[in-house]
Amino acid sequence: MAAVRVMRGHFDVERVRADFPVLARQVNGRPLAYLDNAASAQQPAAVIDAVAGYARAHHANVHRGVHTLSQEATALYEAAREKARRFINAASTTEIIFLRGTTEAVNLVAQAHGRPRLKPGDEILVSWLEHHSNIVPWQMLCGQTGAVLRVVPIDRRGVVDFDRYLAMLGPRTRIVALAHVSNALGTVLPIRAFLDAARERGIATLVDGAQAVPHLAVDVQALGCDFYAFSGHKMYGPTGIGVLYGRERTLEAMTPWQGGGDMILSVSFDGTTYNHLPHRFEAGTPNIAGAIGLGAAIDYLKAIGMERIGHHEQELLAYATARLADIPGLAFVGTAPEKSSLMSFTIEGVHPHDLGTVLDSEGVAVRTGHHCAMPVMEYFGVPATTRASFGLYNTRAEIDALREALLHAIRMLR
Ligand code: 7TS
Repeated sequence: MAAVRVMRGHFDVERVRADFPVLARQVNGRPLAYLDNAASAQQPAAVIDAVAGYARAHHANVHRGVHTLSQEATALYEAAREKARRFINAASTTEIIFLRGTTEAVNLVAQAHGRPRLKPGDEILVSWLEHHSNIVPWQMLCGQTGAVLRVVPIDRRGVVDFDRYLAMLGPRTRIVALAHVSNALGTVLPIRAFLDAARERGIATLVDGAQAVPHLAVDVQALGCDFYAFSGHKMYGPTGIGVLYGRERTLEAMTPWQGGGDMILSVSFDGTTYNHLPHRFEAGTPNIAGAIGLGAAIDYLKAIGMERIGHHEQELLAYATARLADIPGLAFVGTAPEKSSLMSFTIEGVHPHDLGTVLDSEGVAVRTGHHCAMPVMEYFGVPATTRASFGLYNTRAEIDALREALLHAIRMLR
């Protein structure tokens, strides 16, 4: 499988770009400017090769066979778990559960942790800027248990109100579930402070890290959360794979969510003994290739270094903010002082969907819509925004292309 070269010295974006085959292609006769990384990021050759290399030479089911291929597949799968553990500095691989992604992780916590524990009138706290996948599973849980979902407000910048949060933490609060970084606004929450306040009160905490892990170094032990969830495809890995970190003592106290193969030690019609962590929460044949691809993505990110990546992206954000600020009628949605490298905006007199279509004709890929964060759109009184989100391979030239395409679209659509 492809070796990853460690990057030394300054961040060389052209060298990074050469690692991503898709970036060489044209879209509608223009060089692709891929600015939809918050929805899903592209994969470097090291990830593509790891997945293909596994299929070519090692594929078999894991944790089952004594034959060579099964043992190799198991070793590769478990090595990926160790990479994920180190990536977020979990204490043990027993705390790393592979599943489909952030969405499945939140649902698992709601059903396996929340459902047996919550009583009518208990409270779950989320913020106003959450992605639907950190809202709807809790609403479903409320429907099942009689618990109540409470929402911490944001302000016009898109900052979650910390004082209101403190005031809302009450004797009935059982779970706090917050995004580390907002996908619709880019807000980076001072998550440690939010978590500290919950932990002091004995409240279970979940962090939706889907938009954080591609951009900043995460240390779950330093954060002190019970759960931390993220998706492979937003961090240059494959789709259909993600991680739920769960603190061991919290996971130990939970019964499985789904039953099936691999999550048991023994089964008879008199009863079943569940497997040890983390396998207890991985019923059925897992996404082995996806986990291996995610491991390769982690190797890739580490070889460049999260600090370097964050620095490059913050520089792009500052450049883009300045370049777009004087576009007539453009208004940024989400202006928090701490932001990740994305910008949501509206343009007066132009519908985002029309805008997205014209930008695509210019080779510029952005997302338009509600970004699966409809409460955010409701708060700002807009049906949709246009969102450009930057990753480690984006360049100033692509931001210039975005600006030109926006000016072109405005001339066409207004
Ligand atoms: N949480 C956040 C903060 C997200 O941004 C997303 C996906 C999810 C959870 C769900 O992740 P999944 O991998 O389980 O689907 N966000 C987006 C987005 O912003 N545009 O498309 C998907």
